[in-house]
Amino acid sequence: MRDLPGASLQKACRLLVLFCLLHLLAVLFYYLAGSALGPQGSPEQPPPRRGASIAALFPGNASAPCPDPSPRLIGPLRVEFSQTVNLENVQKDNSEVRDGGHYTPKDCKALQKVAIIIPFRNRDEHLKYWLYYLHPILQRQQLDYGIYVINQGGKERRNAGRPAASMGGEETFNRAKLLNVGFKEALKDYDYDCFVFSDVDLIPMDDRNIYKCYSQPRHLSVSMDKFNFRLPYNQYFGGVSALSKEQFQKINGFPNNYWGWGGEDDDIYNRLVFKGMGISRPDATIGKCRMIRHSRDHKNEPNPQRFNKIAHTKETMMSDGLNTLTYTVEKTERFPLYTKITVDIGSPKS
Ligand SMILES: [Mn+2]
Repeated sequence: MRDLPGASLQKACRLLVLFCLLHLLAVLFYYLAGSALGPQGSPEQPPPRRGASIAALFPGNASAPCPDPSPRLIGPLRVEFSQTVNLENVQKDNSEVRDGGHYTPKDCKALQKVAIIIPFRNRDEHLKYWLYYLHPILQRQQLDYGIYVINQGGKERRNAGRPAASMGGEETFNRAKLLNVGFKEALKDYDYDCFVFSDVDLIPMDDRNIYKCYSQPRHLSVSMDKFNFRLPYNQYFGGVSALSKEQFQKINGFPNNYWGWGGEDDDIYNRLVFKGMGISRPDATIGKCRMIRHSRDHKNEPNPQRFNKIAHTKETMMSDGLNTLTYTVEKTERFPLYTKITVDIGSPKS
């Protein structure tokens, strides 16, 4: 019986140890469960909003360069033009685009500041599709970009007596001169280092076709549906192209005197070659794009002088271009998704 009290003390000690272990386990359990469910469980501390910027939480991040390539790219895209586009919906879907069509990535520093220049006249339906498709693509490409629609205004000078309201009041279209204007006007807005020149009716079918500049001038619209997804010829530089500020200045910009359809893109190609540059291109898969079908525009007939002009680029390029560009801005409009600059670029005779 002597060891009875000892035995009962031993039993009490075992119980105490067991109790302590259970307590420890319980504390551990609630600690782990609490950390996993924590923020949602406490109503006074709502979870961070989905749109809340990481840059706001980690200020150092905004100055870190964006990864190259962007992790947000998807690849091949479906592009079609069967449904009409409502610009208000496009605006809602791209709420981070600022007035005038400017966007800057929030969480990282964009690798390039890109001005997109679109030569324009009477193509509002096409512009809607362009904005609908391109804004999401350009944001996924994490570019610091602005959209400039350069609208050819002015009046036809030769038949001044005609009523201004009629279509006949317009001057012949001049794509390359409008692009020169876009370069100059965009630089007044912001310190852009890259310029993408795009027709309003061309939509890329793969977001890996990055709308930025490379060490050589870039041709982006390399496999268009219109040409059965092939380059029409090796020297083709029309549609969508990208030149850095330095590349553009080196060739004295684009020609100002190609009035009407055709030739100006070949002149630009010649300028690049004469200045010792080569053309960079994406491969035929990434470079696929669709053109919105349309009939020939009024006052943009094929230019009969184009063949003769292309043959003389070497002699004319330094006396026709950025250094001889003259125009008058008639109106600048900052729309939610783009900046529209209406300009009088004169006429073939002036
Ligand atoms: Mn076209």
